[in-house]
Amino acid sequence: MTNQDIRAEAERRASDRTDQEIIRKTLEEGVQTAWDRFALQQPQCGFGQLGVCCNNCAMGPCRVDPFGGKTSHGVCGADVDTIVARNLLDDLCVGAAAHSDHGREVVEVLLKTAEGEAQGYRITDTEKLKLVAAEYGIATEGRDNLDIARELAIGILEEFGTLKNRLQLSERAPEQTREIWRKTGIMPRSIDREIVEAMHRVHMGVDADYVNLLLHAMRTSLSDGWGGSMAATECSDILFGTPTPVTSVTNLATLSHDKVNIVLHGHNPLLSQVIVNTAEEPEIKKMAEDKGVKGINLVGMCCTGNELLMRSGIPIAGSFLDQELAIATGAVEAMIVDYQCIFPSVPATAGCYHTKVITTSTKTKIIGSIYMEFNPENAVDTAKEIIRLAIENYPNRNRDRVRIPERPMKVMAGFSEETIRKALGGTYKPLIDAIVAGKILGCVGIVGCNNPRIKQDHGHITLAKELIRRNILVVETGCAAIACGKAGLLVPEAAELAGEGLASVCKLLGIPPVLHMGSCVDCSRILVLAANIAKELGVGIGDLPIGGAAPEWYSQKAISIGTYFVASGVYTVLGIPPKIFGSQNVLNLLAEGVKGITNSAFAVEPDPMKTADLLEAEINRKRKALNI
Ligand code: SF4
Ligand code: MSK
Repeated sequence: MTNQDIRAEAERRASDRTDQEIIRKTLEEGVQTAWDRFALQQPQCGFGQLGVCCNNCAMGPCRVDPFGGKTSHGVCGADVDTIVARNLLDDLCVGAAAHSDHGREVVEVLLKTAEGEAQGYRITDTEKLKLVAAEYGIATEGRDNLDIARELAIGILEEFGTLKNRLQLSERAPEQTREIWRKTGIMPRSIDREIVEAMHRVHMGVDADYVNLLLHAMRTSLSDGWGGSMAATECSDILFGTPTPVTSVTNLATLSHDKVNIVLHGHNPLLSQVIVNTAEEPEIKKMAEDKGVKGINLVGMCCTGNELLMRSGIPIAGSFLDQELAIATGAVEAMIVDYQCIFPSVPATAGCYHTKVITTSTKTKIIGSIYMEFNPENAVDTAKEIIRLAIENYPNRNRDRVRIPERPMKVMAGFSEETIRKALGGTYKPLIDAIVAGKILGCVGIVGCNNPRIKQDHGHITLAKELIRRNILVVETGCAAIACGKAGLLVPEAAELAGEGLASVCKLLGIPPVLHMGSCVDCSRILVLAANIAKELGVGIGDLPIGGAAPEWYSQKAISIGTYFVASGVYTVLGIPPKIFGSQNVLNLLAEGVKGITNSAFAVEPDPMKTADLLEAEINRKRKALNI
């Protein structure tokens, strides 16, 4: 490739200048990344893309003809609707399980903290502890915080397989929304139960009714959003603090030339937050000094990065497609991973440089990495060991191969639901007034990942810019938030890009027009935000002038998030087509039929400008129905 070709290819792959610089380096050095593997996989299987391939049993795999030819049924007789709906439920269930299992681990650490068995943890947000405990009917008056935490943790853990058939946190939804769930039979009963039942239903010879399958998909997703994910968020807040506005920096320029770079990647803050706290200890600083190192530079990646940014202002190096690029700077001593969204290729990329990849969860072992098991009982010891290993690896950095881009981008994050409410003076009335007055048209949550199918961050940034220009407030989580951070949209100055009405509100409050609300499990913060606004207005979530979008999603977790948004009443536009286009019935139900149930639906639109049109039209429809 000529230099010109390399430059053009880098610009085709990513939007951000620092990403492009390191993509050029990977192309020059011949280091393989997801974009290269994606190109090598072309053409990808058309049956798979349409969702009409079933590999559920040993009579298959069966690829059915979506146009009704001779092979319109699998060996068992399953038709295209059953196969597409079953595959979708299967994918969604994996995503819900990932979020909820993450949630369970956080609650377990809360329990161990309460029992004095966890090293380096404490109850940080006692106010939230008491508020959530009160929701569970736990007495708080005059009681020791650890006692309350113990009872609360047991109460939440019990909901993973509860006999009571109800999730306490789902009662945060407005009654109108809950009534829809009740009437439709999609009220989530417990977290594990919905996931297990989904697995049962996709077994050959169980559910063969696409409507029934999709309704259970909704119920399973609700047990994630209003169950497992919400438990993860609330218990992380109790342990590490509820986020408040914080400023920091983002992009690959956050890596340091003269400090030990440690990248914290994955989703769960349980170990990474302890690493952040431990890195401040004098013993660790001395360890670095003794090795002639100027200090330790901790940076986040993906949602672990979002958790650390939100609570501790730790710089965030990048999102999903940046994990290989960070290593390819040649400046990373260690990449610590917990789970989810970790490319299995990461140790191979690290093998091209001096980087050590350290896996820490029994659930995520990757051949070629170093395994240092994290347990809450020895979290601080593990954190110290990890930092020591990174410091010792610093002399192995080959300075001739290091390239770190310049100029990190400033970001403001930390917009938990509590913080937003507080900024408005403790009630949503000022926001509601601004919406009624038309200064703000509505609100859209942009969430989800990167996907090499489209130029990295292009969908997130274009959509966010267009929405704020149209006076629509944007809230974000996950890689969407990181994308907009890299693009300079997460600072109060970005209000200049917003329409007049939204800009005036942002300037008054000193907030950006795009609010970073956290990690993927923190999409539950968006649910609570919507629920509280709806309750203040006395309507259901489905009546609000709001929407959701996942312009660059790739993950099964995103399917669960999108579905619990829609099941909760939030119209949601996907930028990447889900694998359902083989079944017209499934498509019709998700894009139209569901409107009659939740007053919301899915849409698929790859063009972010057209996505903005769809969302604005939906917001106007809801405004009209509310007479505003
Ligand atoms: Fe084929 Fe039916 Fe088995 Fe799926 S469950 S692989 S469609 S026989
Ligand atoms: S990390 S799930 S790529 S948002 Fe949550 Fe990013 Fe998607 Fe992973």
